[in-house]
Amino acid sequence: MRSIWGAFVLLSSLLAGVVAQDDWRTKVKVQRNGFYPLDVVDKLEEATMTKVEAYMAKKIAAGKNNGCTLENAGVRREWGDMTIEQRTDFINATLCLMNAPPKAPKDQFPGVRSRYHDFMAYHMTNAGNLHDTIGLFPAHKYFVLAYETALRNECGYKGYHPYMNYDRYTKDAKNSALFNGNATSMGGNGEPDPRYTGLRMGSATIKSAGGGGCVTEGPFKDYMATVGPGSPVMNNVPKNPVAGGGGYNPRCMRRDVNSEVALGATADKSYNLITMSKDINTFYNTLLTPPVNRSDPYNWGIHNSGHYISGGDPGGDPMVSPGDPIFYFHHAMLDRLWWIWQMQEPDTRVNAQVTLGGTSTSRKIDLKWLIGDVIPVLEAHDGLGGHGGAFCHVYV
Ligand SMILES: *[C@@H]1O[C@H](CO)[C@@H](O)[C@H](O)[C@H]1NC(C)=O
Ligand SMILES: *[C@@H]1O[C@H](CO)[C@@H](O)[C@H](O)[C@H]1NC(C)=O
Ligand SMILES: *[C@@H]1O[C@H](CO)[C@@H](O)[C@H](O)[C@H]1NC(C)=O
Ligand SMILES: [Cu+2]
Repeated sequence: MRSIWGAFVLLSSLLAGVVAQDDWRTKVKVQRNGFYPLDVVDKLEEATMTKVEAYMAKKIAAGKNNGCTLENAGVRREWGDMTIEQRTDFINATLCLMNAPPKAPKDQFPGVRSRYHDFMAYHMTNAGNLHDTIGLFPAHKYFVLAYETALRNECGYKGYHPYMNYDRYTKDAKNSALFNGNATSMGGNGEPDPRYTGLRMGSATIKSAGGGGCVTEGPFKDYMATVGPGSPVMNNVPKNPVAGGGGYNPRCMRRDVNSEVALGATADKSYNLITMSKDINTFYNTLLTPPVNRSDPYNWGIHNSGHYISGGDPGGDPMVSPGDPIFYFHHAMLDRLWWIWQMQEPDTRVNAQVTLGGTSTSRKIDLKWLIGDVIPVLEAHDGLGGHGGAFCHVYV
C-alpha cells in the first residue's frame, strides 16, 4: 500500500514539475549528533532547502551560479554535529594559524605575532567599514570566508567553518562540546575571577556567571592575545603600549561562559526574527537592537547575546573580538540567520541592502592582508555563487 502511495506521490510531483520535498538530501549531507532535538530554526532551515534548490536550479539555468551547486557547496555545521575527528582537524588548523607567520604590516602592528593575530589587527583598525549598516552583514560574511580560506589554504583544513547554534547553549554551556574544556572543545570557561562582576548592556546588566579569568583548559590554554585591547568590557585588561592598540600586549584569553546570556538568542527569538522581518531594515534592527520589551529580562538582542555567551577578553571587546576563536562561530551563526532569511524569498532578498545609513552599490570590501581580492559589496550578499563562486556554502 505504502509503495503504491509513494509511487503515486512521486509521479504526481513529477507531473506537476515540482521538486520532490526531500530531494536536497541527496545533494547536501546532513549530519546530526542526535543529542540536540531540532529546534524551530533548524526545522525552518530544512523546510527552506526546497526553496534553495529551486532557486539554484533557476540560477544554474541562467548560467549565473559561477560553478556553485548544492552538490559542491561547502557545508557549515553546528560544532556539536561534527564528529570528533572533524573537530580535531578544525582545532589543529586553528593552532596552525596561531603559529603561522603574520602578514599585517609590521610597522603598523608591531604586536602581531601570528597569522591568527592578523585578523584581530584588521578588525580593530577597520571597525567602521565592518560595522556600518551597509557593511555589517556582507563584510562579516567575507571576513569569515577569509578566515576559513586561511585555515584551508594555509593550514590544510579540509572542512568548513563550524557555527554555534545559540539555543544549544541556553541550558549548560559550560559542559557543552564547545566549551567543556576537553581536548576536542574550543577551550573551557575562564577561571573564577571575583573582580569580574558582569557588564552593562544598554539599560540592563549581564551578571557574571562565575568565570572571567584565564582559560586554562583545552587546546588554546597557551594561546596569547597580543594586540589591543580596543574597548575592553572587563576589569584589569592591561593597556597596550602603543597608541591605537597595535603594540605587543601578551595576555591570556579570558572568558565568562554564560548560559543565561544565551537566553537572549533562543531559537524562538531567531525564528521570530526570520519570519516576522518583512524587510532587511527590520531584520537588521531586530537583530541588533530589538524593541524594548520590559517583560523580557533577556532583551539584549541576538547579536549582543551571541558575543557575550563567552564574552571576556578579547572575545567581549568589540574591537578585538576575533582574538577569541569563538568569534567566528558566532558570526557564522549570524550569517546563517541572514541566509535563511534571504532564502525565504531569494529573488528579492539576496541583494537587499540595509538602507538605514544610506545606500551604496559601488561600495567595495577590502580586507587587505587577510585575503587578496577587493570585492563589490553585493558579491558578498550571495552565499551560493558570489564573487565568482568563492562564496559557496550551505548551513545545515
Ligand atoms: C592533530 O594534532 C595532533 C597533535 O599535533 C596530532 O596528534 C593529531 O594527529 C592531529 N590530528 C589530525 C586529525 O590531524
Ligand atoms: C570531549 O567532550 C565531548 C562532548 O562531551 C565528548 O564527546 C568527547 O568524547 C570528549 N573528548 C575527550 C577527549 O574527552
Ligand atoms: C516580550 O517578552 C515576553 C517574555 O519573553 C514574550 O512572551 C513576549 O512575546 C515579548 N513581546 C514581544 C512583543 O515580543
Ligand atoms: Cu565585527
